[in-house]
Amino acid sequence: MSLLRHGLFHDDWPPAWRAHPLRRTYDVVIIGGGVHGLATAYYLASRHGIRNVAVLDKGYIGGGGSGRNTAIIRSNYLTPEGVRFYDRSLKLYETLAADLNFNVMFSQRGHLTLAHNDSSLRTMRWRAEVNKLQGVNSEVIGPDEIKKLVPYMDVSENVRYPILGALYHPPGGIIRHDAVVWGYARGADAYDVHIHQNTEVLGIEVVNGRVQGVETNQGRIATGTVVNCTAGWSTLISDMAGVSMPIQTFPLQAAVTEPVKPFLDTVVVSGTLHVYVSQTDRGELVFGASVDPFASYSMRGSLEFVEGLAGHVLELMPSLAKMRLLRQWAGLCDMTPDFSPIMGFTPVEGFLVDVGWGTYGFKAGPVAGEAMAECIATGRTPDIIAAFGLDRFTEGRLVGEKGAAAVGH
Ligand code: PYC
Repeated sequence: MSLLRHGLFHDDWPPAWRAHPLRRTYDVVIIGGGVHGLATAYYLASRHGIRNVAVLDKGYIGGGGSGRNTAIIRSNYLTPEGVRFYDRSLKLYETLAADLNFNVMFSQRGHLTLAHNDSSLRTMRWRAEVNKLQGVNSEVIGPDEIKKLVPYMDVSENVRYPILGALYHPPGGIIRHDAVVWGYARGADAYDVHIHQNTEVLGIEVVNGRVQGVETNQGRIATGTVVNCTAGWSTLISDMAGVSMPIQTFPLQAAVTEPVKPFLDTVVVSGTLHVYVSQTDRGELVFGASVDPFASYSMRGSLEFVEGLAGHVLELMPSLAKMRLLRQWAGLCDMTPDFSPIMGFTPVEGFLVDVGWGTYGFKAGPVAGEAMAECIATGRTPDIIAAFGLDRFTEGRLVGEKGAAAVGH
């Protein structure tokens, strides 16, 4: 009887995070209630004791890129700066369930990036060497080993794009992205961080080069520190503070099939075929592709995308021909000229950014939150994000990560 009551009625369960009236003053206002914003709030409160913090989201938490990505975690990047950074994130993801006491279902099932031509294979070898030098487990493997990992893959030579090899990254995998958002929200709430959903930022007050407050659709907040943790809206928010960002926004589409018996134990990416796929714990196949070819803020799926996707998937795994797609969606990707993020202080005192994530944002959430919290608490830029400052574009110190993209940009 008690089992039945608890299964059907949850009115005695405490909410995972609470709603609060908007205070007129906060020490820190974080714009964007995705993984980045919530992780920043959580680490500010838990590691640095800064608890008078508001996280604002114009919709619901995790409703942007955090809930729209394909939940892939990896650290097999191309530059030493990128590899170190994403590897710290992967390490934080490894202990996140224990740290937050919330099951985020991280499955380190391995990650394969296929090479279908000599130049891709060269880049894979380059990445493997950079990865190894940073202590990250990555190696180039041949078609026979790929076949052992993914028996359904067509590794024969009689196809349009034969598979010559792959970059194999055993610690990579997938995670439950909503759980990561909810876990950080619950963790931040436990330190009395205020999470304000349906709270849209309308303006940022800057007086004599210094942040003074934020205007929202729920009223004004006085604050000396504002952090832009948005994706899709990052240029619009930064413009409010008078800081312009070298970013263009493109939709990235994804789709999911009906569930089938588990058969795919690794994440598979093919840059040449513009597709990546993984199988969820529920058995669905989750697919993604390249960003759309035109800059846009649209989050609608297109028929063109699913047609192209189906063709490419069947080149790789012809036996999937009868599977049905259930849903498709899109998220927004803020692309920078070098495909690395823009993080840290800006010329406006008290206005910090954690933006420009392109297609890499979700996997960076924990390390971005940890680093941004340290920036705010200490007033110094941590070494791990030193390479990602806005000034690199005026000083010509780009950190080129295009070669580490899952698929073409
Ligand atoms: O970088 O692994 C990645 C990725 C997957 C989907 C979009 N980006």
